[in-house]
Amino acid sequence: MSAQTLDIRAEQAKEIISYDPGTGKEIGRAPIVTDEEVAESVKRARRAQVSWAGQSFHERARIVMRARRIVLDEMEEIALLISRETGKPVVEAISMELVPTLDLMQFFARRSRKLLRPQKINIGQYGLMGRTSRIVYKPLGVVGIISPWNFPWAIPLGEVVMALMAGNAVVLKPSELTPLTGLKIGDVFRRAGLDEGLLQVLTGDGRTGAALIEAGVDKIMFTGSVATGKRVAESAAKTLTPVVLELGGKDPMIVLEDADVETAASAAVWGAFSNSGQACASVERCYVHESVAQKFIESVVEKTRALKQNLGAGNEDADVGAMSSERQLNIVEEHVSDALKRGARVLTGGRRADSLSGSFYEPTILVDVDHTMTVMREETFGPVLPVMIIKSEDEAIRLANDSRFGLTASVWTKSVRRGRAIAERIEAGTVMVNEVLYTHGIAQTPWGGMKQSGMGRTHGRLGLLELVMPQHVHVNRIPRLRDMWWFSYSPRAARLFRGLARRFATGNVLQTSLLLPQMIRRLIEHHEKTDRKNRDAR
Ligand code: TXE
Repeated sequence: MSAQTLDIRAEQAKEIISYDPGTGKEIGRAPIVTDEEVAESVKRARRAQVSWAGQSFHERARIVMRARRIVLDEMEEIALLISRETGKPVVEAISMELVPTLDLMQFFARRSRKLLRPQKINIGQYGLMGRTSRIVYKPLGVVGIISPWNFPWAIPLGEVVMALMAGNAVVLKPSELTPLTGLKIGDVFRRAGLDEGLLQVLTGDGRTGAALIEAGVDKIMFTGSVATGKRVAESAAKTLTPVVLELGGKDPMIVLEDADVETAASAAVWGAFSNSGQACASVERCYVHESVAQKFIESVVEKTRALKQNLGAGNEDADVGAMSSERQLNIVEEHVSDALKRGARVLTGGRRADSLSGSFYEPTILVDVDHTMTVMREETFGPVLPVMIIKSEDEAIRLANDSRFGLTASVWTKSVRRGRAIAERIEAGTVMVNEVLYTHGIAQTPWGGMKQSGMGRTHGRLGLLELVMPQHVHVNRIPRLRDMWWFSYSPRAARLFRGLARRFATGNVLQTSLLLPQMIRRLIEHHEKTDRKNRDAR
């Protein structure tokens, strides 16, 4: 069986065979975990989590930093494994998967305690009444992570580290296309001394992912397609399990007349073709102002033609590797063929790379495109850059927002002020000015989409907060004082309540203080009445 005909799970299959999409050769095998094993793993995780939640941030960080040391020592081996399972160049596995995760590991190991420090809330006048409010962040319990094949190391590992630092146990279901990279993550943490129940990697396909949701975890972190994301949300809704969904994108790049055209062209080529275009934040469509369009397009074509495409392993100068699967390559072919039928032109690429035997598609530049074409509307997730010429900033923003997706976007202009103003008009979770694609690599910044690109966030403080349960603890420091709104009611109480309705404003002491005499009378009445009642009862 080749990677092309790979039907991951025949009815009776007990194993996933992992293939190198660059060569079609088998790399290794991983078990398909049964539904019963999934349920058992979640129970095991739940048991292990209890003592993990009691460990200090310092103790959790020690394990994460030990794991980091192992990753660093075995970086070349890990990069090669990622490269062979995905088809991407080893160099890119290092730059896009290892560099950011090594940084993320140290960042969350050092900072989680501070990021999750209990927070005091200013409750205005209630504070003057002797009350305090704090938020404490408690671990969720067991977090289920279902991850994709495009960044089989960076996407799950970042979430694993954050979930563990927040005091959770993790059950990870990696993509069926990249099970060995997923298992490697588990192996690294096991050797770092993490209790085996705290991070379990369960290999399998979509059914294994579905079983994980049904096994009753406390949150699902899912990254993948919109269609599967909807299925995940539907299934999680049955048990009201919260979900974070990181779904697809159709990320626009806007190049304005005052952009640095050469730099923008280099960014477009890297943004569209790194990882063979298989990043949710890849530049999937480009809108360039007519005044710089010719220069930009010529430059983009020249830079694209200069890219070297080759097997990811053993070729340090290969820029673009293979696509992850033949299925993904077929999607790219469909999008390009639909565009050509509707009048688009190929300036370079537009076909499989015939000189290479695996799943390689040539980096492709399309022009004369419009929004009737699939390539401008659906996620292509391949090395294709359609470029459309626009006449104005407003037109570019309108077209950028004419999409059901909203993950990232980029704006290219020398005016930072203009860039920021445009960014705020674009419907996307992240908008970059004079940058593309890379902010998933910044541990401190939130990652997530608007519209059909998903919900919730990973990374940064917002991402960490997804992995904890905020608990509000409210304290009355003067327990002897009865509240004026308690029983029993009276005409005086009614007058005070009407006054409060008109004047009570937390944060505005002066306005509320006008009611002070009434409040004091009410409190006296309150205490006298209740004390009398208590005496009578005795
Ligand atoms: O992803 P799936 P696929 C997009 C991209 C690509 C398309 C399809 O456009 O062409 O999705 O890719 C698990 N319950 N992205 O089909 O199916 C599955 O086993 C629970 C964008 O490979 O979404 C895998 O671990 N889990 C994206 C994970 O979901 C289920 C990255 C993702 O698989 C499941 C990948 C179910 N019912 C693809 N069915 C991005 N945003 O980066 C499958 N899975």
